[in-house]
Amino acid sequence: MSDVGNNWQRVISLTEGQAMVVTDLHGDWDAYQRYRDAFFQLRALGQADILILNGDMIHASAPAQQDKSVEIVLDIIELKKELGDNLIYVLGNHELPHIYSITLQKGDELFTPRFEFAMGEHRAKIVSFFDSLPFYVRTPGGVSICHAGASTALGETNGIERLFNFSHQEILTRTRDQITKEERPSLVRAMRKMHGRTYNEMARKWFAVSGLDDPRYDDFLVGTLAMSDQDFELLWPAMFSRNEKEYGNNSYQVLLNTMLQALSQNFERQSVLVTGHIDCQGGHTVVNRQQLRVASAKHALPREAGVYLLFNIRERFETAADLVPNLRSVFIN
Ligand SMILES: [Mn+2]
Repeated sequence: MSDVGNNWQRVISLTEGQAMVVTDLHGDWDAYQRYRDAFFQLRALGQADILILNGDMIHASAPAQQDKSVEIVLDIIELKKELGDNLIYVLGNHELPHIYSITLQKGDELFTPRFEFAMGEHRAKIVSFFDSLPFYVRTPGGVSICHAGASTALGETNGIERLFNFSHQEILTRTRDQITKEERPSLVRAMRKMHGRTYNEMARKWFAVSGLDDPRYDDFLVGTLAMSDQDFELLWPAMFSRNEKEYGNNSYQVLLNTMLQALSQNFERQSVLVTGHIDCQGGHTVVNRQQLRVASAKHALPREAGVYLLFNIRERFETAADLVPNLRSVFIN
């Protein structure tokens, strides 16, 4: 397994092997353990080599004691030492806010503070791991994998190069450098106005910042401003795309074609995109001819309908429907 063709930082080009794709576990330790154990069983049988965790491994809506997000990530980091390139964790929209020190909210639910506190002494290790994650995986049989799906990002100027070579740290550094001492107080006041709480309170309660002396004190401010960076504006739709539900079936088809074409550059033609991110009645949805949406736990309705995808990456797949026979369950035998 190695990168061929383009040297894109955020695109992994696989060459051979059997891949197992699991997505959106959202802090569900029982599901995580089932998939991890299934992978090692398949591996022992020579039926799986590469484990692809397709993002959103963290943030449970369940009570805190049932949310094993940090435990899962730490376990993945350990597994990565053993499996190396054969373990691929693709960045999801739920990991993203922890790279930038921003919040993520759905309705009244604020997802990020619990994880910010739970990271504790492991913070640096976890955040730098998230920072390193790829966005896309492509295979010689024409199956690409990413968390959310196709987005408008690639239509932007140099969108492909900018997204596929994305650097979070460049954005954060240039944003931090832009904040002058003179400007800082008014920015802090603007944040207070925006959220209706003092900056100090938000930094403490949402990001586990100890106080004014904490070197991370300004991180929420920097992250918030970073969201207006022109590169960040490319990242957001890529990570949060609601696909056909957002763009409509026809427009989404165009975005999907563009995505698959971009991923085909200097590589075998990419025909099918496998994603997670969105609820699926049962464990999967054939979105259209070229996209298969998989739900392994959280987004499967019900959870036990969750599935993983197991396929030989050299086998040619032309349509999403062709992949459906390769879906399997760890909940039902
Ligand atoms: Mn998700």
